[in-house]
Formats: sequence, structure tokens, C-alpha cells
Amino acid sequence: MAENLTTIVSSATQTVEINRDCPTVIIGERINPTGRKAVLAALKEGNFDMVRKDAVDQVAAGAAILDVNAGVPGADEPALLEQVMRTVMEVTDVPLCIDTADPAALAAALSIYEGKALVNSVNGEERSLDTVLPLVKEHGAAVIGLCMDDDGIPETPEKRLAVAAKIIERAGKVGIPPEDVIVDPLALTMGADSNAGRIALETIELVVKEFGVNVTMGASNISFGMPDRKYINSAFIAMAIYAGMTCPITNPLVTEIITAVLAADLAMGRDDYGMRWIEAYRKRQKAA
Ligand code: THG
Repeated sequence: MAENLTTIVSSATQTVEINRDCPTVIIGERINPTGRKAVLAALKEGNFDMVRKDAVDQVAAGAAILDVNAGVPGADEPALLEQVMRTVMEVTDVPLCIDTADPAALAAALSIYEGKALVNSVNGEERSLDTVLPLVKEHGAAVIGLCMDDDGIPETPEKRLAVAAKIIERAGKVGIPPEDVIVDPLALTMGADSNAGRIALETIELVVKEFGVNVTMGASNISFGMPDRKYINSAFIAMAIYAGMTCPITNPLVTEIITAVLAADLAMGRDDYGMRWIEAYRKRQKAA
């Protein structure tokens, strides 16, 4: 069993610690035109009101980090990502998770960021390792490593573990320590493969046992195409926390999800005297 590693990410004014002894760190997913049509439409019109609202609301609901994605087809992604990040940083103080597949956008984003960012993401493809890891090292950031490589997304937990091992090793070669690599086992859609959830959960267990690194996941991918997704997502997120996931990328505005995370932390002994649970309960009472 590997030692539990701690990942630190920060903004100019806040530091977030990610570790299996700490409460689960929620990375708010909502600032993402790829996943959300309304955000896409607003950004296409140069309207950042929704970005501001999603930033403020997610932090109020319990996000400790905000994922920021500006993937608008046809747009100048480096410029747009910078603009979206500046907008978010004007209205919140939390650290950011820079979500882009464009190396130029990543470089631009890192160069304006104050603090230790979380880069989303690198994967096991040679091209990705060669372009992303040096940028992560240069800026002293942390990075999410996706369990996929030039052959695609492996079908078995063992093969996904092997991709995680490769990413951690290659990160080490450029001077990025394992605590700065957060592994994403990749949650695929259960609608396409009924084993998708189990494979992700088993991958988490293997990765934690072998490397002790922190683990993230776009946990809501699992329920695409299913009705009543929030119930699936909340059950799955609690199971993934038990398996060792420490920082899910999810939507904290969904009551079922945030309560599942808080309940899982309570059950895992990460909420002394249930203070966080009670505080969240009071907040819901007040809002009702
Ligand atoms: N791993 C990592 N990063 C990721 C993902 C992952 N980043 C993107 C994605 N997956 C996680 N982010 C989102 C963002 C928004 C939504 C889902 C995942 C979302 N989807 C609406 C839905 O599911 O109903 C779309 C509806 C709409 O169009 O508004 O909100 O796996 N490392």
C-alpha cells in the first residue's frame, strides 16, 4: 500500500490541500461550453454573465476549485480562455483547474495565472506527454493524468493502471513529483457498457494502492443517456470516494450530489462531529 500523497493547488490568495484524510475537494464543472449548450451560446456572443454566475454559485455551493474550459468551436481559444479565467478570478478567489486540449491555450492560461494551477489534462499519448508535462513543470503546476494513450482508453483496470504508471513516470522524468499528478481513471457511459462504473472504481482502487496519488473523475459521465441521472451520479460519487477518489469534477449545485459527497465524507471519518454536514443542512434550511 503506497503512502497517501498530498496535492497542493493555490490561487493568489487561497491554498487547497487534497488528501485522503481531508474532506473531498469538489472541482466545479459548470464553466464549460463543451458540456453545456447555454454557456456555449453565451460565450459565442461575448457574454460572460453566465461565467460569473456559475463561478460565484459553485463556490457558494461548496466547490473548492473551479474547472475552466473555453472550448468554443471556431474561437481563438488562448484569448477566450484567458478572458474566461480573468472573469472568474474577478469574482472568486479559489484556485483554477485549466481544462483545455490546446497547448497554446494552456501556455497562455498558465502565463497569466497567479498561484499553483491544476492542469486538465495530460494523457499517455506521446504527443500529450511531450507538450503538456514541460509546461506543467515550467509553471510549477499540478496536472490531471487521464488513463488513455495512443491505443485509446484501455478496457481493463490493470491496463488503465499501466497508463497511470507511465504518466507518473514521465512526469517524474521532467521533475514533476507524483503528488502533483492527479489520476483520472475515466468514467465512461454505463449506457454504452454496463461495466463502465465498475471498471472506473476498480481502477481507482488499483491506482491508490500502487501510487497513493490523488484521484479525480468527471463523475457524471457515467449516467449519460439514463433518466434521473442525479441519483446515479450521487450514488456513484459516494462509491468512488470510498474507493479513493479525492477531487471529483462535478456540479455542486445539484443537491443530491453535494449531499452525497458530504455524507460520504461523514461516513469516512473526514467530518469531525459532522460540523460540515450540519452547516450544509442549515444552509439548505435557510435557502428553503
Ligand atoms: N475528466 C476530466 N476533465 C473533464 C471530464 C472528465 N472535463 C470535462 C468533463 N469531463 C467534466 N465536465 C462537465 C461539464 C459540464 C457537464 C458535464 C461534465 C454538463 N453536462 C450537461 C449534462 O450532463 O446534462 C449538459 C447539458 C447542457 O447542455 O447544458 O453540465 O471526465 N479530467
